[in-house]
Amino acid sequence: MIKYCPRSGFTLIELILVIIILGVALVGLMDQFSLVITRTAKPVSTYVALNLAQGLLAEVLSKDFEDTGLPAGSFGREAGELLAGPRNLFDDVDDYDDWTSQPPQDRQGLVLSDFTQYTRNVIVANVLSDDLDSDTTDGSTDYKKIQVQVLWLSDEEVVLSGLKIKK
Ligand SMILES: [Ca+2]
Ligand SMILES: [Ca+2]
Repeated sequence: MIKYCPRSGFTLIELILVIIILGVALVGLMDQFSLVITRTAKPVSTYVALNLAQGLLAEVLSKDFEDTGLPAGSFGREAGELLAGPRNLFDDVDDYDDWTSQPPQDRQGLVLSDFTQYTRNVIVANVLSDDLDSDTTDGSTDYKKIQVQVLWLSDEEVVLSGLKIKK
């Protein structure tokens, strides 16, 4: 004996409604998903920029306060040290003043090909011992402030500062 079941499945209208509801829900989920991706990518690029800045700041701070072969108060690059680099010729802190590289380069001048979207800049300035925020005349004090700036995208920036004191 065959039993009659008046309703065994979905009607076409029910299926269309389910598809519409799932479509709306999927659009909402995709919006949230893309937001999560955007928020996740930004800290990674900030972390990379911070590492690029830390590496260059550590390099600058490892150099002498000033050129040991010149009179005290000398400032800037000496003969043979070019703004275009390479940095492996730099031997004192103020050699790095106004250094910029886009894309970033290593000390030998080789491009760091994984970081081509970043720009690194260095500014070195003499400051007073009681006012580290104000620049003063080049070579006039025993304190040099080093600022390393890393830029990427159109408006992202990391700036790290260090202080080199004459021994
Ligand atoms: Ca110098
Ligand atoms: Ca030098």
